[in-house]
Amino acid sequence: MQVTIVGLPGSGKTTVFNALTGGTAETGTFSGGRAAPNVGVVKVPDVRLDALSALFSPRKTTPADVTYVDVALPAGAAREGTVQPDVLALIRNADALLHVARAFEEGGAAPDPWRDVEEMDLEFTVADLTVVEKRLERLQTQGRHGTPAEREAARLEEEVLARLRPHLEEGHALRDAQLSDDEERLLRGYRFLTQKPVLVVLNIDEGQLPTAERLEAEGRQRYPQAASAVAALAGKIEAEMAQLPSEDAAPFMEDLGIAEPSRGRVVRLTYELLGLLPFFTAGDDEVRAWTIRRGDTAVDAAGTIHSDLARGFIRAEVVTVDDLLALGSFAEARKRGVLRSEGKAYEMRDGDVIQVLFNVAR
Ligand SMILES: Nc1nc2c(ncn2[C@@H]2O[C@H](COP(=O)(O)OP(=O)(O)OP(=O)(O)O)[C@@H](O)[C@H]2O)c(=O)[nH]1
Ligand SMILES: [Mg+2]
Repeated sequence: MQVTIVGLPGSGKTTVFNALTGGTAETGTFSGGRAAPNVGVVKVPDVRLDALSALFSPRKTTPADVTYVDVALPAGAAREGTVQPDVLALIRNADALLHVARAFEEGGAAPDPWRDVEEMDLEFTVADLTVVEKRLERLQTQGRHGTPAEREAARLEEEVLARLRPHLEEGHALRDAQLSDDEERLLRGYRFLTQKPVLVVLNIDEGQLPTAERLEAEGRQRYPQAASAVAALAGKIEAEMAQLPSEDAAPFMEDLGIAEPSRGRVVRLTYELLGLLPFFTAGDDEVRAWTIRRGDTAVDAAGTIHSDLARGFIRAEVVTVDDLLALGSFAEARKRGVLRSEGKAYEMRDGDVIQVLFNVAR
């Protein structure tokens, strides 16, 4: 999963990136669109994975991971279409956006994070509108050519895009366009910026931490878009804490009233936003956390592990991680009747531990 960090210059994108990844990328130097992107992979913290690992003592324990990308985004570049192609690709290819807004005071200037969020969003809306308009122009000529099937596909696409144009012109994000599943599929290839799930991060100063909850509640009212969430976090102090060994960070966090480091919380919020679900595999060789989408079935889970497992799928043996931990082994879980045998269509649940039985492809 890839999350790209966006926001106006100086909002604290690189600082938040450091807080999330434990990185030490240089901050405070206006990156102005020249700096190379920062890329960091964060292992998803999961106490259940740790417990499984303690139980199985496997040779290898592999957590799920999230890739965070911090890009330099000069003001106005998205609107004007001057974002560098490699940076634009990093935004377009993201599964979700993390939109950082400055909520801390800087040089005596009072912050106005929601004005800033609107400004950035407007840039993305204009960027999407440009794509829609260009494509409509093409379709209007191309639609008269090709086979009947091609013409019908072009007509459908034109119909949807023509409906989205006024929506974007009015300054609304595509998240709020109420697309049907079919329309959504039709549009997927465009990787529209305002269609991506977004977590708005209000970057606050440590002194504002006591007001964090209130800021988040207000934020949800200010930003009621579909597929969005709002979180306040103190980027600078958390970036500093992320450099400390965890035993040293704990007392700091307690003093500041930070219940959980932002990296865990942001990962969780992103999981919720994207409708993701963790599941596990466990054995003497490897204990591992995997990620699928909510609603995925046992055969989808098998395919996530390896395509051969999906192709040759016979059935899956499933036990909840809590039952497995309580009973201590698959054998005991089977004896107690909590290890279930499930077919292809079984809908996976959060915390399922799965063993896939499959035919080896001939
Ligand atoms: N007081 C305070 N300062 C912060 C916070 N987060 C970032 N800053 C400061 O704000 C300045 C900009 O932070 P960066 O993280 O470089 O911002 P950016 O969005 O990456 O900036 P560009 O890449 O140049 O667009 C730096 O001087 C940071 O130290 C914060 O939570 N509190
Ligand atoms: Mg930066």
